[in-house]
Amino acid sequence: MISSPLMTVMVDAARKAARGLKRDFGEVENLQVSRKGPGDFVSAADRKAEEVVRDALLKARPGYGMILEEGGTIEGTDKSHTWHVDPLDGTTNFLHGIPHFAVSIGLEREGQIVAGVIYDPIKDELFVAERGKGAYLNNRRLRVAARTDMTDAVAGYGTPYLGKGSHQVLLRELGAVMAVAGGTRRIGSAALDLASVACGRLDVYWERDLKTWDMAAGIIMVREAGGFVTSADGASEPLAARSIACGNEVLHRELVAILRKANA
Ligand code: 2AM
Ligand code: CA
Repeated sequence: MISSPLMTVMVDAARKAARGLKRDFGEVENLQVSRKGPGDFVSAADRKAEEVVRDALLKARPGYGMILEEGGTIEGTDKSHTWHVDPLDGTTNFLHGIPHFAVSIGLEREGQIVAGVIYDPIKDELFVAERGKGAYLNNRRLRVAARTDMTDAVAGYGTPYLGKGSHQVLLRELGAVMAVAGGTRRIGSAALDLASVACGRLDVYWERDLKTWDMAAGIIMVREAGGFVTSADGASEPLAARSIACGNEVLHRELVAILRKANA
């Protein structure tokens, strides 16, 4: 584990928000049978979780800025630090009673992500990473998978939602990856997909049209686990480009080449 005052702040905030989410998730199943569905209930759960994270972080680090999925941006007095907060990553899973979602908190310092926490309350899996200190799942040090043959690899990806992103681009890319990868998975939480690459469950992962709060914590998780992370075209930093591709050095390079060729 990483014991630093910063990690304590981040882990406490994530765990506290996750407690409420887990409780609310128990209700969601009951609401599936109503015609209206659990939409409003889930929006409220999401907002509540965000308030918990926001209040905890503001209390511990009053000057830091914050970019929140639900609540917009808080300008801090300390211009060099910004939190990227996703109180409920995997909202569609949560809404449909699929037990795969997480709280994700990343800290940016002078333009670089320096710490990340991703907590999956259903599996009670806590992923943490801090720059130069490694990445951990609960108490275990993480390393990306060592496979170098794409035919053995499981590739995670994200699909654009109805009315969002380019479905054509994804279909081209997925076709190209499916032609060479051992298997593919669309699991529905960008934060947990990145955590899965960090711990070697997924060999590679790519997705487009993401926001900074979807990726911030996951980026440092993968890097501290020895992985490579870039934009989907391999040319820039994912946070600015809003797309991501990652894996170990060999498979990351191969993935980026496959995606480029698919779009050529
Ligand atoms: P969210 O659950 O916090 O919305 C899944 O591919 C990833 O895409 C999730 O991390 C999800 O984050 C994000 N995402 C981005 N836009 C979305 C949308 N319109 N609907 C659902 N998920 C979206
Ligand atoms: Ca998200």
